[in-house]
Amino acid sequence: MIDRIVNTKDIKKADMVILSAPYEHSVSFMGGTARAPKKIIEVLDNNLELFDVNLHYEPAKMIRTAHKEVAGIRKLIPQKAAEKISAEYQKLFKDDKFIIMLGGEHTVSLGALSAIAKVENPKDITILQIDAHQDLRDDDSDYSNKKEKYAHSCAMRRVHELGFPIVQVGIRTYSKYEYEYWQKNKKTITVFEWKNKPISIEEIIASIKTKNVYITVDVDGFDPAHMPGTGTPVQGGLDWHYGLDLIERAIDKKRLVGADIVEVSPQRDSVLTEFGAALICYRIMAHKFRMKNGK
Ligand SMILES: [Mn+2]
Repeated sequence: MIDRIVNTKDIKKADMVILSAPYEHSVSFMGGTARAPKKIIEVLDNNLELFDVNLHYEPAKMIRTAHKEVAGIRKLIPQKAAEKISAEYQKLFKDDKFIIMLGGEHTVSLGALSAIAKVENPKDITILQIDAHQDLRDDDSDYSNKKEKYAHSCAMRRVHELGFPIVQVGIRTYSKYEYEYWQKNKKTITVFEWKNKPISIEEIIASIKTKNVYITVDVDGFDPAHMPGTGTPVQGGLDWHYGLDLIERAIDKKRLVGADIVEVSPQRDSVLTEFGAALICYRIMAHKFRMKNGK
């Protein structure tokens, strides 16, 4: 029998659910993120080595993993798409499933986090956001003719308004308005700007003041050499090993409530980004469920 990471169709019996949210509407430059979840699932299904080289076990054999897609969101306006994702997410979350969501554009994270905010106190869950951008705009009117408060560039602003503290890592570009909002909210928004100086993982983890953490990985937070397929790339992001190490150590140290991987935009001539996203997904699973294997 072929061993697979997505190994059950029975969501009720699953330990975790990979939730596809193929939504793109407000991406500002290159499109394609709606095609990402399918590509990432293909890699998870057929192309990843199941043995975790750091933890020395095969998570796929320990974790019952199901897959579900949030259907019917492609044509919705961002607010409606986020609401629909939120409704699906809430059902699974209340049913005690651990969920890794695959986007789609960053707007989908708002769907997940607004569902979590209905079940748990957002003040007790820090968002660890790996991203080149803050996504803290109040609306997208500085670059779009249609003024939209639910664009991907506003996703973390809406999430912060729900009450979640945020730790941002990899940030290397922001607007005046985002800067001002961050400065006004320094108690609940911690920013690790990616410039020409090293930042220790310990320092980042120490800045997470809550026991609970939710990880949102916008793949453009990584250096584009490792994750080239994304809509709005910015040079000089997180090194591959550093980023994985940060994610893994955050999960080992905290209680991971949920995670998402967003803004993958599959390229015609390279599969590197889908492979990277799939590996991040699998490493999250490996660390989340390591206790199950006594590791
Ligand atoms: Mn981004």
